[in-house]
Amino acid sequence: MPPSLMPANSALPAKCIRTHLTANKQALPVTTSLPSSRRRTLKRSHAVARSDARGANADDLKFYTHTLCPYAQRVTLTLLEKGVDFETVEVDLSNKPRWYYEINSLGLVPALSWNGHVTVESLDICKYIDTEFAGPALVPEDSEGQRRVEEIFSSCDHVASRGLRFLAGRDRYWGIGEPSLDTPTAQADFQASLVQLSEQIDLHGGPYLAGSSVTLADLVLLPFMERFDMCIREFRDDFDLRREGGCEDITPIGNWLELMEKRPAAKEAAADPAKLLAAFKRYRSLDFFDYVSMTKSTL
Ligand SMILES: N[C@@H](CCC(=O)N[C@@H](CS)C(=O)NCC(=O)O)C(=O)O
Repeated sequence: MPPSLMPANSALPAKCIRTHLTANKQALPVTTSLPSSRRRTLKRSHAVARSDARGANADDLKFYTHTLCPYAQRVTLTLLEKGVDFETVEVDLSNKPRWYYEINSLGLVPALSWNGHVTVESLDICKYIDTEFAGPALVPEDSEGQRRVEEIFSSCDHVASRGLRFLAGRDRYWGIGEPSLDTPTAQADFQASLVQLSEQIDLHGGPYLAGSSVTLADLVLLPFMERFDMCIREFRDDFDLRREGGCEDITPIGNWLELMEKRPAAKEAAADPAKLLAAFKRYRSLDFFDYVSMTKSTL
């Protein structure tokens, strides 16, 4: 990470050191900053892994995360919605520990380790959790439902990338330049992507993205929409995300956001808005640390 991009006065919480045992029982230092109240110990009835029947349990499930990362928040939401017991390992991305590259060679959070098997990439992790653990199904079991959710994943990607471009702009990767809040094309593109998503909600009957019950599609989009909403409220008085920027009435996407925010999992998984805003003002980035890997791979 270039020193100029290093968050010297990082707003991250103070860290403490724990011990982490790898599969080969080698002790590795792990930094964690989660208050003990957030290390979840759910009732065993909520923490049943599908493969419990084969003798495994969810107790050794470790979730590598960063408190501000929207991709990691997708996974937190999925774990909470499923009611899976897990241990959180907060990775200090501003001073990434070397041992973390053994977990994910790209050095990115989130990662999930369970039964000696590590999964990376947020969407893959969410799908893995849904498949491996008991609890409410977050992808429909019928092929038509699965196709619908896959299609919505693409729309979510579209909205997320348009939102990031509108709010943070291309230059965010370099930590330089002004944010793109005023770029008319980026704004129009973002608005169009919101309208499209609202139409999709209508098409499937709402109120969730894929119909009447919550699915992974809702969970992968929510962290980004919360961040966009927060940023727009802070910096724009002429744009309301819940009205797609222009409509008089609250739109399906606005209703969706209100509905999602009321879910207990969403409340528990939400990042601290003050820290998110502080980081946005500092880095002009809403996927806060991604520009670091972009820098590494682009140079
Ligand atoms: N495509 C990845 C993106 C993950 C990602 O970009 N994570 C950021 C934090 S929000 C990260 O770990 N950055 C560290 C780095 O770039 O070195 C996913 O969906 O899991």
